[in-house]
Amino acid sequence: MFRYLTAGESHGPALVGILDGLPAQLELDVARINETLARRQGGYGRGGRMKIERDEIEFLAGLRGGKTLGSPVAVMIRNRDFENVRELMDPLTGHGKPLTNPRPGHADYAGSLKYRHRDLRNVLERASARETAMRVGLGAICAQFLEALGIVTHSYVHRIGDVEAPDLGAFSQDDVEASDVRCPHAPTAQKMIAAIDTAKAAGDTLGGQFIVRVDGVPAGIGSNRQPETRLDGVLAGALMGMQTVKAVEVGLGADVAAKPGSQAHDVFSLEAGDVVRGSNRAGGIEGGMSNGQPIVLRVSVKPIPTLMKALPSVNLHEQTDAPASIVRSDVCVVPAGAIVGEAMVRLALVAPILEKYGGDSMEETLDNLRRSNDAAAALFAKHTEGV
Ligand code: EPS
Repeated sequence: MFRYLTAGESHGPALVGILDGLPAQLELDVARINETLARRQGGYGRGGRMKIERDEIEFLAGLRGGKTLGSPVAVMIRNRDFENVRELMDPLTGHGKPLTNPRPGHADYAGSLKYRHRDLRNVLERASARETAMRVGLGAICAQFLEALGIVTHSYVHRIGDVEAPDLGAFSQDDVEASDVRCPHAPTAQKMIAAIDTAKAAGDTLGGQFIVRVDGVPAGIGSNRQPETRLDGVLAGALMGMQTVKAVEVGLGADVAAKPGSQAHDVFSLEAGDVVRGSNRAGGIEGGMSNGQPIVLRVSVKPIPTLMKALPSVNLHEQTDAPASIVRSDVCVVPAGAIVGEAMVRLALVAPILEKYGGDSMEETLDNLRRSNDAAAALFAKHTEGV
């Protein structure tokens, strides 16, 4: 069974992660993992922390000569900022003035009730999106596993605040990567940047929407066996596991509610002896299983809760009305969120893929995939056999 774990506080010494259950003999390109970490650090609207960090993955276990061994893969990303705040955050002696005014929308208040922390820093350190650096690191390892199977994940930003991209049709992923807001439509990207500038000047923050698309997922990943094995639920659950995410839609998503059945589905037809579909309203998943079409997920992200023009709150120590705590933060994390979204989808796909194909080594997994694909290709011709 494939699984992963992360640990680490935002300003602690390091973030650590473990991937358990990756097949042996997967050759890893570490430079590519670090490139993905750098993509998460970028994006217009980021704050001061990203000027301090230069995220790099260090392998501690599970790899020899650049290839996975089949044993758990353990990795670390150091927090450079720890050196600046050692007195505050040292695991054994850390101490400092408590944070007392919870930020509405952040984990501060609920976490203080749950863990009975009197200093809100003890909540925010793990709740901070800094931790997503490790998810992106682990997701970038999974990307190389998935790509070996022909499965590729991309993302782009569809909306920031009230600036929404038009229907983009076909576009180049290079244009996404070249854009500061990960939006390939240049006039929209410009408006998004202006909206971030306006929010920043007002001491405000902005949310938005990004799209994650996965190409090359064979049909039959996930299952309708039980609610928790449905692929749409697995992927939505993974994306909802991100700090900022408030909604995940598959294909048409919420828009399907207003459509009659005649405009909600992807009809079948025959072309050159094959079954084809002219649309992908289902977003690549039917009955909780991948159907061979690209998987398309639209993810809505809240504006981050640390506002420089602080929201009304209370001081829990003094028991008075008081503005929320202001800590260093970002104005807009939607472009970075898209990179985290890619990582969450990759991490969530590995288990159902390994459930279908199995394999303790890449060789075995790829053999099984090939056999399964050959059988699937021959299935249509054989549909009348054995009936
Ligand atoms: C982040 C690191 C954090 C924040 C941000 C994202 O670092 P710091 O708190 O030291 O500035 O910049 O986290 C939040 C916006 C949040 O609300 O937690 C990162 O690495 O992505």
